[in-house]
Amino acid sequence: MGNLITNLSLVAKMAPDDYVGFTFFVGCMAMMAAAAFFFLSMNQFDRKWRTSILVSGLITFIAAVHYWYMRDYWATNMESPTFFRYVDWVLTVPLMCVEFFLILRVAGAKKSLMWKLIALSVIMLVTGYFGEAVYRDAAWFWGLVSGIAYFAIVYIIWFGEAKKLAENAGGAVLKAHKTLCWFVLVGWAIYPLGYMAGTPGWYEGWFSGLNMDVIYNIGDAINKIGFGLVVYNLATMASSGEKAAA
Ligand SMILES: *C/C=C(C)/C=C/C=C(C)/C=C/C1=C(C)CCCC1(C)C
Repeated sequence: MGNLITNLSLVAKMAPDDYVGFTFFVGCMAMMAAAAFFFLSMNQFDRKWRTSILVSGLITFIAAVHYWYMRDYWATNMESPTFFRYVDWVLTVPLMCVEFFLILRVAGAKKSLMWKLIALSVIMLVTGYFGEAVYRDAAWFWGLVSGIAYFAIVYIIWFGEAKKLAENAGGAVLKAHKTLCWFVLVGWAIYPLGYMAGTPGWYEGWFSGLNMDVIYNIGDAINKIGFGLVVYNLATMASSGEKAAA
């Protein structure tokens, strides 16, 4: 009877040297904690910043739920939860694009900018999924299309429409925009590197065998929580500035 119950146990075993499983676990907790932090701090800000903080909370909350499943999937099957990974991204990355729009609204950003960024991010992720999970033989082609969409996003925020709006806004908004731009250029670049290191026959030795999921997990923690904290910082500075001015 004792054995039967043990065999029916719903918690998969975790090997002490399973560092991939470890990063899934810690990632899950970090996303949960970040989501609680953003949600609970929301009401301390001026009304116009609350939506931005809400979105930071949603990004980390959605990631926490996916990490819950990915952690379990990995522990049970010992393989990459590629499907859950991309469902997570296709929900959270467009929300990160919304975040750009929300902070630039003070400078008169139009919805069209938001939709452009969202569309590019969806193209980037759907084509990436094709290359990573569906048409592996054509990984170079889908990776290229995905990369072009990625560069289009980088262009718009660094040099295009979004940049001009940020300059018009100036002050704390411009500073936050610049930091988010660096996240997209450097933080997001982790993912194509992971893709290349994870595609068989490409650069598998690149990270001296470091698992692709570890790379993605570290990238997610930096990008999703870091992104949210930049917005949190902006809301804090802007809200206190407005109170001082009043
Ligand atoms: C929270 C999750 C984030 C910020 C995920 C971002 C993902 C990317 C920027 C992925 C980009 C890719 C390429 C640019 C080419 C190869 C395929 C991808 C999807 C890994």
